[in-house]
Amino acid sequence: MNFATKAIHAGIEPDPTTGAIMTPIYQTSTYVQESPGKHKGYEYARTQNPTRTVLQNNLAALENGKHGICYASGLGATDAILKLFRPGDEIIASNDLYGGTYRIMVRVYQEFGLKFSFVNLADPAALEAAITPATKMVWIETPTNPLLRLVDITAIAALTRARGIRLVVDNTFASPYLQNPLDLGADIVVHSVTKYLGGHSDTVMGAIILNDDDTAQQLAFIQNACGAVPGPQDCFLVLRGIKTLHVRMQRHCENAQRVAEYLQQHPKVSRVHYPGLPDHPGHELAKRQMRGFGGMLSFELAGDRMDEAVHVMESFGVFSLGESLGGVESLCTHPASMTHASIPKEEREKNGLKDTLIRLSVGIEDVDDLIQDLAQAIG
Ligand code: P1T
Repeated sequence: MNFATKAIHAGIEPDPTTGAIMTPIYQTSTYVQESPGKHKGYEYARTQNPTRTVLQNNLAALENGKHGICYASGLGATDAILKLFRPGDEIIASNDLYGGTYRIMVRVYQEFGLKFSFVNLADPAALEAAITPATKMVWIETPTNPLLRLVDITAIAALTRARGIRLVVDNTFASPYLQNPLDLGADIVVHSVTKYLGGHSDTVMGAIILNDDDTAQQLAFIQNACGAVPGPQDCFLVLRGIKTLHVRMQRHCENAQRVAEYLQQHPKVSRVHYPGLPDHPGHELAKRQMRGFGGMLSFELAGDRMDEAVHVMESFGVFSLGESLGGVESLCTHPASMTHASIPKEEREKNGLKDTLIRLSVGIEDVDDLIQDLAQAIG
């Protein structure tokens, strides 16, 4: 089955009772049993819910994986993966990544004895140098949040596979429409489903997709034992959102390319980070690894003045200033004070994230209106 057909049909059957084409919202906390232990496969809704099962199977199909497991948020999914490790285990992560991922690693799991190092994974040689005998996992974002750097999943997978290290790819920015990390050698894919998969800025959710049966069993155990499960209404909204994922992503990509090209020629813009631009350092890799360049970009204004960056962010009419991304509506974010504020300033600046960086999640509105909005806001 090809992607668009999978998005609409994979794992989804008409309701056996009524024939309803849309998966019902099983809004229940428990299921009636005939006698103790004799039931139809469902006991308690933290453990299983039919709406959630359908979504999990659909997500697994989109990532060409065997198992899909959903959590109450993207960070809930990250939390479940980190619980696979024990004190003394070392984890290497991209030095450019979502601030909340950095925060759960450093402020929560480091306190429990896990060890983290943050490395520029755009350079596989830097990863090789950072690996020690205690390294148990490598955590990649690609493209990274918010600098849109590209990391070579195949090259990193060759290094991790040979050493028995797990490779996790946060595929939130690309979405499964543009990139399938399991096909490139990753062991685990994680998503903030909140973003492109949901697509309509109305749900917070996370998911893990993987092939390995034992790890899937451990993660499903954590899902039930720790309890960070999404509710059935949210699962329904995401199932509905996914039905148009391919169509939305095509427009996100087209619009972001036009916006990036507009910004690049703007005299007041000094730098545009978008993998679809031929001079982006990851452009060739993106062409190999992805099926499009995505809807996310970030940029810096000439002169690097904070007051000017703030003025631009305050002046938008169509773009809304807010955290998050991947919805149909265009959003603008100030990473230094919003999504990445939990990373210390020195750490941010060492990795190239300036206080003046502006991040855009380019929506699927009419692109001429978006460009006009940028023109009036930048001046
Ligand atoms: O917000 P949540 O669903 O818990 O997902 C966390 C998360 C994980 N991975 C990536 C790459 C992310 O971007 C996020 C959340 N990011 C934002 C809210 C943001 O505006 O960048």
